[in-house]
Amino acid sequence: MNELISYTKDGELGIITVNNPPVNALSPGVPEGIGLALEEITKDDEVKAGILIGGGRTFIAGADIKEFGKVTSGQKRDGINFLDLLVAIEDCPKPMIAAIHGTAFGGGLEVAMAFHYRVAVASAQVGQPECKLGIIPGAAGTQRLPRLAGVALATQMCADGNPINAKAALEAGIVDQIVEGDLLEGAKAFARSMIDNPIVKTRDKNDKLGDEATNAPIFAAARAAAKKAARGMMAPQAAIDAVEAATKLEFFAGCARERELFQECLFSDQSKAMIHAFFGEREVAKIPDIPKDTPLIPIAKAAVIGAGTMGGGITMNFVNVGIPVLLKETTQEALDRGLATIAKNYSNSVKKGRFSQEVMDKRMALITPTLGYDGFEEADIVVEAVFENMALKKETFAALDQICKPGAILASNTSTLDIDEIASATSRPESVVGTHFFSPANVMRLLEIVRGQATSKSVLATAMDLAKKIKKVGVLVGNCYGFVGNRMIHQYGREAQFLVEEGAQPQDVDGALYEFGLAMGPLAMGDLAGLDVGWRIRKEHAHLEKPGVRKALIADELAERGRYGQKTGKGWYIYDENRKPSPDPEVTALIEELTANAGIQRREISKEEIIERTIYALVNEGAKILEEGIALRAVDIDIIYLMGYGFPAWRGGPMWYASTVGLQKVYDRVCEFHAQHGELWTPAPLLKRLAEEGKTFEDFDKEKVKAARG
Ligand code: T1G
Repeated sequence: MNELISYTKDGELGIITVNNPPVNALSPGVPEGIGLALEEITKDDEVKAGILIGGGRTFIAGADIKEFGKVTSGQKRDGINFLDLLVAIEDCPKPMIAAIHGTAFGGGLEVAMAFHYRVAVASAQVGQPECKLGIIPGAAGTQRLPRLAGVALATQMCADGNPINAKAALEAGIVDQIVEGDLLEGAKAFARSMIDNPIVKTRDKNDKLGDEATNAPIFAAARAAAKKAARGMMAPQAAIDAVEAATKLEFFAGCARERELFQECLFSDQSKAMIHAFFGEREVAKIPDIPKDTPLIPIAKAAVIGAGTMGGGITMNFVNVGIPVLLKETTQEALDRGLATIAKNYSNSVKKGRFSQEVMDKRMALITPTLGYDGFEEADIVVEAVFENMALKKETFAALDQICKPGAILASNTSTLDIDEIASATSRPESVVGTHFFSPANVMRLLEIVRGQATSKSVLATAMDLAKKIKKVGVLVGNCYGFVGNRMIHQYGREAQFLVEEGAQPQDVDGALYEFGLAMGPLAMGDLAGLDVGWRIRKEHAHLEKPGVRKALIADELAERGRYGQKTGKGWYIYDENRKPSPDPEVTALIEELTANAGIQRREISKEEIIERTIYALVNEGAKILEEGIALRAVDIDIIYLMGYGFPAWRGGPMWYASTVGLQKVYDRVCEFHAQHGELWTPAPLLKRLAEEGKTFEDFDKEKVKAARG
């Protein structure tokens, strides 16, 4: 066939193997090779049945996503069209069996569904995750899946993009048999048993397509759910439309409708942004000066200091993947409270059916509470999550330096403080690293890994590897106040408050950003995190503030009045017993009073200005961060914002979004804000340069890759 597809015979069976590591994507050559092998099977009278299996770790995991850019940029004609191949497989007069292990995703499942039968190992997963790339299945997935699995499950799988396991696929009718033991042997046995069976083509199976009366509520519910869960996104709605077409049109007309919808999504800005995010999530793991074969430090035992919100969440990350944790607090009461919170979190998951009580018990048993440092000498990593106070952190690290074994990683969960200063409290700065988790630490996928001047490459490589192990997205950042995410969010929050002082109501600012796609507006976010947190940090760093630079007026006053936000029932908003926020006339009066005293002339502020002042503040600071080398690439900043700050994936992240607006336009607006609002808006030289050169931040990243290659 070709180097991507091999074809062998075993008696009366023809066996096609896909060899396109790492995920057997349907890259150019793969569909062609399968087609050639299919011809062999069809014309060879000795062959009575055919099998397709993936070489390596998985069945076909989808179209080659790298090809999409070539199609949308016009570099190549439609390179993602497998419809004819799938019809040819389905029309083969001999029984064709797909043998599935790993992940039959996207085009992989679509290929498998064109086969007459599918067998799978129990650990296999099947799915149509296309909507997570801003597209929909484009090879009749929305037409065959309802014919195998029914309309409700097919709609759900295409609209939310989540996979199902082999057992669920068997129950749904997507898979015909779960194979115990060797997959290929099982597939051969199954194929032999089907040789004399009449062949039914998937496209001819219409008994599960339901009728208008039963389907209408399914589609209505799915559209409403997608509107909530994937607010602002077009692909989930398009996927539902495509599945609905399967129930109303004959197969090939349904495929044509699916194709139209697929093309619309493929050429959308949303899909380009989400594909940027897909590859970005993997790109951030690549650190130019840390080779892939850098030796890792084995992490068998962990310790966490501090059983508060962060320490408890961090502990859960470790025990979730079977790493035992010594959890230390200073008082029994704090320890008990911390453990109770962890247990409550797990109980909630058990109640929701996410995992069994037995799993919860196993995880809880991996936590050893302690009030002292006994056992710390065995820990391979210690994560400090004490209060955000430098003196306390240095005292803690000095103690760890005395107790922990040589080579143990000493990590701080600090969200803003100088990791080099913390490291200076030890005799082993090469073992000190920042592991900045995001609250809730057991939920948010982002982990900022802060590189100290002395942090060794092994410690960094181990921290990045550990991030993947505990199902986080680790992003390496440099050491500065707030690192990347918080340093940028500080500018964003500053502008949000200034906009309120200049005339917008809190709900106007939050509303505009929620509509933009943020999970939550900045002021509501402050109420959630606690206005006292920022207030205390500002007090701690008052000595660092530059005189004469405009400071926000309202938040500190709210905190001074004990209005900490949700935790006190009042902050920027007033909260009912269900924590539902409402504008508070007391806050409106306070804003009027403080801004009048400051001589600020309030005015009407447009939604557009709210978005530009807040998002471009992120972008401008991000450009400075790139120039200082605090972030390796613009895509790293995007991933930080997608994974840690609720930035909408379909906008690709702040830097990607700015590039889609056009950096010249962004730069011009930053210059206007600089003229109106002073030095806080000093344009980043990198933003100026890229704007003048007509470039994007993606170009900047490509420049860096080229420079790194020398
Ligand atoms: N195309 C191209 N490259 C891919 C790829 C794909 N579909 N999937 C993974 N890779 C690369 C990835 O970038 C990384 O590269 C390496 O493989 C390992 O990936 C026609 C149009 C399969 C669950 O959306 O979900 O089919 O960084 O680190 O953690 O209608 O990859 O090593 O250079 O993620 O073991 C639908 C996407 C496509 C599946 C494996 N399919 N992939 O996870 O490895 S659209 C998908 C995944 C489509 C049809 C439509 C995961 C995985 P590098 P990895 P992993």
